[in-house]
Amino acid sequence: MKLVIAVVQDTDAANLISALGKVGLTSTKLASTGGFLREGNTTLLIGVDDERLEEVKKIIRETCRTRTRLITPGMPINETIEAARGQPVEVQVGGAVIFVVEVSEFLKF
Ligand code: 2BA
Ligand code: 2BA
Repeated sequence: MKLVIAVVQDTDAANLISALGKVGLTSTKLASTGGFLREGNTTLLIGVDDERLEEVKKIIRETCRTRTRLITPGMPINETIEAARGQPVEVQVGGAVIFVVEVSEFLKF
């Protein structure tokens, strides 16, 4: 079994949860905040059998769109960003950032 940790934009989260649910995949939704933009995003935990991992990735790819955002960094978090303080910066946001982690045990009590 794998645990897919997917960071997605809030605007895509509902569609993604619904698309996963339609094919019988369960997820847990967590409210999260991106360290760079300091804006809300959504982190989904999706526990999935190995043979359905590619299906999950496909659903995420099809549901979460990449968007370009023009942002003005606020509080700098490192020297690179310090240099850009106050200057609008174009960043690509989403579609999704995914971590796939091996699950050693999946238990329900
Ligand atoms: P944020 O940290 O708010 O980052 C939003 C977008 O800003 C990123 O999109 C990226 O295009 C840009 N960005 C982030 N850090 C940057 C930096 N140091 N310099 C220049 N541009 C930077 P994504 O890469 O699609 O990431 C979307 C969200 O996924 C991130 O929101 C963060 O919450 C999460 N994420 C991305 N990579 C991660 C990682 N390695 N570990 C944990 N979370 C991650
Ligand atoms: P929910 O997703 O709100 O699911 C509540 C209960 O509804 C589940 O209880 C299960 O009995 C049923 N259920 C969920 N998805 C279903 C589906 N696709 N088809 C039929 N019935 C379904 P639990 O299995 O005890 O799960 C409790 C909570 O644990 C879930 O709340 C979810 O937040 C989390 N969870 C369970 N399995 C997960 C997984 N594989 N990945 C991520 N989170 C999981």
